[in-house]
Amino acid sequence: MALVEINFDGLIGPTHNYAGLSFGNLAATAHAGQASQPRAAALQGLAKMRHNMALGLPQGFLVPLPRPNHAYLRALNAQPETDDVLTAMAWSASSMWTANAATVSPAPDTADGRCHLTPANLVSMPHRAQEWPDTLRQLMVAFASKDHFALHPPVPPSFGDEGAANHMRMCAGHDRPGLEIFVYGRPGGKFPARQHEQASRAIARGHGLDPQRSLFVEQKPEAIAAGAFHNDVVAVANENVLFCHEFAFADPEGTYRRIRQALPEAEIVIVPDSEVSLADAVASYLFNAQLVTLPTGGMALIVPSECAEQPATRGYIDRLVASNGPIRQVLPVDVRQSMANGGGPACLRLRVVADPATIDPRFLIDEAKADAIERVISQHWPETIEPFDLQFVSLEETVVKARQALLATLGLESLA
Ligand code: SUG
Repeated sequence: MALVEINFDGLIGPTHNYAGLSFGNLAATAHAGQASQPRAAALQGLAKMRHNMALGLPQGFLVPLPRPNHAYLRALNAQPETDDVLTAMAWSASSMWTANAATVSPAPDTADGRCHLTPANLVSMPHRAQEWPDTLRQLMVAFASKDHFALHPPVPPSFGDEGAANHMRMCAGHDRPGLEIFVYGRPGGKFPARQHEQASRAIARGHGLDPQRSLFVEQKPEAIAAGAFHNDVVAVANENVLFCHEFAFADPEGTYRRIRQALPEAEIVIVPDSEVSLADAVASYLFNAQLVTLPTGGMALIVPSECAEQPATRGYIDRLVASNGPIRQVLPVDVRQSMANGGGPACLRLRVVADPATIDPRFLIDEAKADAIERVISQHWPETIEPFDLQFVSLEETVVKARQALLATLGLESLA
């Protein structure tokens, strides 16, 4: 079968909670201390997958990582009763945002003709830095075929790497050689710049990318300061189309010029700040969208439903659809529980261009499997978690059992 784009969504784990752990992520900070709804969150994530499957798009998933992470608490000599922030870190369900799981370079882009993946070290945020060993373990199962995939260790600290959230690929078609665009931040601003330029360059070298088809672009410091803690909060690309905010890149004209040089068929849709300000873009997450090519032809932008509630964004979307541009449809999905932690539709998915037959089928989903997962979530996921619940043994028993039930349903007990 031909190479296709498969979106691997993070199944939202039973410990989903609002602890305000991510400085610079305005939604996460704003919701710190609120009660979360893990069951509703996971069902919303699953409904998004079903929505995209109904469009005819291939869909995969990654399972939540083991939480609470006692080894992490032990390493920090922390006690749940007294060290509440560290405990919240050990409970974090942040692996749901699989756009931060890895950077993926599809086979047509790499020197050895295999699809290369490097798990993100996520060193900028302590609660996320614990993810990569378990993420890598899972990727090694899902992408075990050495004929088709190459898995790398993460970039060493302190070069922060946030994975696909700061990486875009443009191409004439998914199965054609692509231009890989790495977006990094310059430190020293109001909020952390999580992606280090040297991390991006190390990955490009490791993946065997052609320097002629690799771009390293600085994110505009004002975007990070406005709450765009990842590039995917202000830009998204699919095939020959880049959809971005006017203030996404430090040198926008130079960036567009280099893209057009490398890919003459590139179409760049730039949203002016006068129409959607950076603040509005961060609030609505217009760019944290899935820009997809539909099997019926044409592209659709799958946006969070918050976009319809934010007047400037809604007005822009109406004009976008009415224009004769490459984006023909804008489709809202409800992922509010994730959005409250700063994770929109694009954060929840990792794109892998591959032949589905080369991937472990346990990580691919169809309607019947979605039904089975839904039953496990409905039966086992906690309805609500209050921040002070995280110290309770009874809740821990519930979430550990919930994950075990999921793994058993999927035949993935080896990831326990
Ligand atoms: O790293 N939120 C995540 C959101 C990640 C979004 N991903 C992309 N843009 N691709 C983060 O900031 C909040 C956790 C908390 O506060 O409990 C959190 O980790």
